[in-house]
Amino acid sequence: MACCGGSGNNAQPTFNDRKSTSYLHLFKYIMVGDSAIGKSNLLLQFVDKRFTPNSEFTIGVEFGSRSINVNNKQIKLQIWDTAGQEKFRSITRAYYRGAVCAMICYDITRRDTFESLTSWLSDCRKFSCGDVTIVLIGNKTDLDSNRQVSTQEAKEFAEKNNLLFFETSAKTGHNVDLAFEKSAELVLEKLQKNPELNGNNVSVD
Ligand SMILES: Nc1nc2c(ncn2[C@@H]2O[C@H](COP(=O)(O)OP(=O)(O)OP(=O)(O)O)[C@@H](O)[C@H]2O)c(=O)[nH]1
Ligand SMILES: [Mg+2]
Repeated sequence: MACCGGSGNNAQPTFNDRKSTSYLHLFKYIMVGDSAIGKSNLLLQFVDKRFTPNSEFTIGVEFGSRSINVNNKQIKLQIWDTAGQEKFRSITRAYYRGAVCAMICYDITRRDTFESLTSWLSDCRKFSCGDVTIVLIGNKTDLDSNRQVSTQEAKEFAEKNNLLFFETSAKTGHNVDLAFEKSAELVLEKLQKNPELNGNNVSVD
């Protein structure tokens, strides 16, 4: 997969919006979490309905976009998929800025990725601005027989930290659209109460 790098202003998407439609709001999302938990495949599944069994590590940052309908409003999600490897951590930190939603992901079959969440959450609160919506994603539900983190434990973590929570499978597509749609719904609700929330807001009709 290609790497976008840079500030994002001139970057070309790795994953293209399948249909180019006009939209009322542009929401910037960022996906973070340890390496190899399926962030890139979640994005690929959401944007392109595809899964790659042997995907490569993300180098730096990539992005994709897709427009969705939320409460009869067309919303374009611009999703930044960051590299989970520790050596890219400082690059990742630059991408929280301007994001209205952060998806913090772990792999339900690897307990260490769940234990890293506190550190990802701390970065997210530190480097994002304002009232960012944070979604906890437990990925790889298709591998339930290898599960190392129970749904209940993750649910409690999410409640304690005020996060939306979904278990997903980038492989089967389970809950992937739902996670993006529900989070966009919440961002839209917040935006209606506080229009200042979204610095990237663009109205295009
Ligand atoms: N079974 C299963 N495998 C998955 C799923 N999601 C991702 N994978 C596999 O897990 C591996 C890592 O997936 P990636 O999407 O590249 O992981 P990543 O989080 O983007 O990793 P970094 O880019 O290094 O941060 C790949 O071999 C994927 O095929 C899933 O939902 N189920
Ligand atoms: Mg990746």
